[in-house]
Amino acid sequence: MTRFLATVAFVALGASATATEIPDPANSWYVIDGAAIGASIYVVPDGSGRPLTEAYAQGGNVVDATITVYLLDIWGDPVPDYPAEDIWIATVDGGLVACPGGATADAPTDAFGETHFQDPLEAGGWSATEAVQVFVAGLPLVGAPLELRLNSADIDGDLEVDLTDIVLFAQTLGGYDYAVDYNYDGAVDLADIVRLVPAIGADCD
Ligand SMILES: [Ca+2]
Ligand SMILES: [Ca+2]
Repeated sequence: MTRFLATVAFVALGASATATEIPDPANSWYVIDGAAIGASIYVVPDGSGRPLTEAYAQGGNVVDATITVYLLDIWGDPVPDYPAEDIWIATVDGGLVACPGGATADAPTDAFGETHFQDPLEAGGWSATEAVQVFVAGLPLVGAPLELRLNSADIDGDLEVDLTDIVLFAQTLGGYDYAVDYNYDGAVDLADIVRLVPAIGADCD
């Protein structure tokens, strides 16, 4: 009888654990392609910035900075169908400022617990610390932050591209500031102005 009860308890525990499918931040992880290490992503609050698939490597070449995320539970099994809105990225220095839901994964996790960040972020601000982390339900996943940097037409990160940002941009002309080197070619010039101008007036949709 005792052995029977123990067996029932074990089966019940296994069943409930499988059904919950809660990702474990210590087992879940994320990665970018090696070619994208150190790349820069241009973002705009209305989502009219660059997709992560078209980030800029230092020097200005286009590189695929897709972030791939794998959610695993405490047993190391994939967590499928985990909602995209509970998977988001943030910078360690807080320089990236996202609209509500503007820095979340593109889709729920698939059968392998996998999802991606490829769509343009809806965000402003900038971060040159090359430290982007993936969070699930508020907890950072295991692993070092990604070496990615971000900048935006919304330079001051108030989620509106307006006169204040234009003034900040103008102050960098004749010098150099990563915050406004939108194509990451090492110069602040016309190529960056043509990215700023169409973003004027943008805010969170
Ligand atoms: Ca602004
Ligand atoms: Ca530039």
